[in-house]
Amino acid sequence: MKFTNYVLALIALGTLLSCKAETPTPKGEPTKEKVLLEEFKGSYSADALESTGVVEFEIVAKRSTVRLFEGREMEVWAYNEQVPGPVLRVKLGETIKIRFRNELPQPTTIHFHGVRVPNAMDGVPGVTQPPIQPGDSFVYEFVPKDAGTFWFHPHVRGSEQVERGLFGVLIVEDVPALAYSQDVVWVLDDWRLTKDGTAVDPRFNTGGDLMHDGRWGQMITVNGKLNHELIVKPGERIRLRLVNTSNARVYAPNFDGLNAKVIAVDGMYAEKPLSPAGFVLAPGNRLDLDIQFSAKQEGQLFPIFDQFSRRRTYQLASIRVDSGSVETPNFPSPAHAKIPGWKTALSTEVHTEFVLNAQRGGKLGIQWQINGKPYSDYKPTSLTAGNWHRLRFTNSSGRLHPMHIHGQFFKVLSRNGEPADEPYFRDTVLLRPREVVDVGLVPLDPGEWMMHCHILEHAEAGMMTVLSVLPATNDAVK
Ligand SMILES: [Cu+2]
Repeated sequence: MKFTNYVLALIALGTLLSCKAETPTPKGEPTKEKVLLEEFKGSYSADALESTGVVEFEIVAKRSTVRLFEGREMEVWAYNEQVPGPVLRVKLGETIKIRFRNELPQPTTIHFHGVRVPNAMDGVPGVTQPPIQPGDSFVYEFVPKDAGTFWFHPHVRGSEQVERGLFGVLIVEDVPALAYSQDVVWVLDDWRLTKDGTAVDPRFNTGGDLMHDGRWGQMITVNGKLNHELIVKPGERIRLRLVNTSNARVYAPNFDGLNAKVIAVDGMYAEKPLSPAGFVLAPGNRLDLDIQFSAKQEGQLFPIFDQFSRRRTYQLASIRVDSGSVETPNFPSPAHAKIPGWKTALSTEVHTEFVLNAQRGGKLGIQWQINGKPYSDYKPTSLTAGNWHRLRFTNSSGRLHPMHIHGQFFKVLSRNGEPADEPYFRDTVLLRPREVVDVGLVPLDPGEWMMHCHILEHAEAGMMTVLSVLPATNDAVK
């Protein structure tokens, strides 16, 4: 190598290394990252409240026969012989204790999606715990730090175990409770069945699913039913919690004609009530809506359509406004969270870029990779608890990738370089084909946290890595 090239190479290396450092500022002024960190303070606390009591649950995972769709008997794998699994409710500040027993023919774990748990309770085999073998038990115990809508599912062979029916909802209720007339959960899922329609098609991780956007089923259910109907009365003000537990399907539910506002995204309250128009639910995402019904709507039926696919519109469920009226609960919207504006965030350096792409190879024939590495070959990315980080997802593929980070929330800063207007945090963000999404993240809990595509076939084919969150330094937020 010529001397000049050598110097250039050194400079290039220096630039690469300095990307990890904070943006320099004139002497005495705080760095841009410190300013952003100041804005973050007070968004949500690093610690859980002191426990006010323990709520215990027992969950058994096993092969079961349940009634689904229009009442048809189906062979599934289920938590407590229910699909969807149980809705666990605790109040903010309570300890949740789950005695779990695995009666499946495979090892499994439970991961609590979106919940800021202690790392050892995160349910990731080989990272936070050994897989729970058939016949074995494990106790999950933690105090949730946030009130909101969360869900849980296996993190072992997810593309098979979740598809077979293993998922449930965890609701952390506000204290004091909000005065909604109904608090309703809609679990959105889709199913690919055997020809006779009595079982889940056991051909998992097919080449087509892996190469495209994962496994999209032909039957769409809300709470396990086709054409699910919610009945309300004029004057009601309900909270509707939507959870997408599908392996791969993305939904764009249409609430036109209803007085509906999004109040929370991925479990966390937004800065203000938002119009539901334009929101999508990728696998893993949740949306909480505040819907009011007026006397004028008495007797009306509101079908809720999914309009994500341009090729076909599906009816997800419907809301029927019955007769007889009730008094409308009057209380301020809970959507008034402190969300950092982070308007200057796009002038900081990118801490780490994650390039998403696929390659032939691996045990399934196709490998989905993050920065050229499948999960079997991952190198953890180090972040520091309490510090501000700008991360970039670059989708170099033509497929969808809902990227999920365990144990933390982040805020979308930009899409394809354009500043994004998202006054809320997320734990999962959908990347469209060739899209580049930048997010701001202040991790608060040290540990080994998974980051992966929530299209479970992509994750199974390698699209997972680990964010290694190191303990806070002196000047970090607490
Ligand atoms: Cu993906």
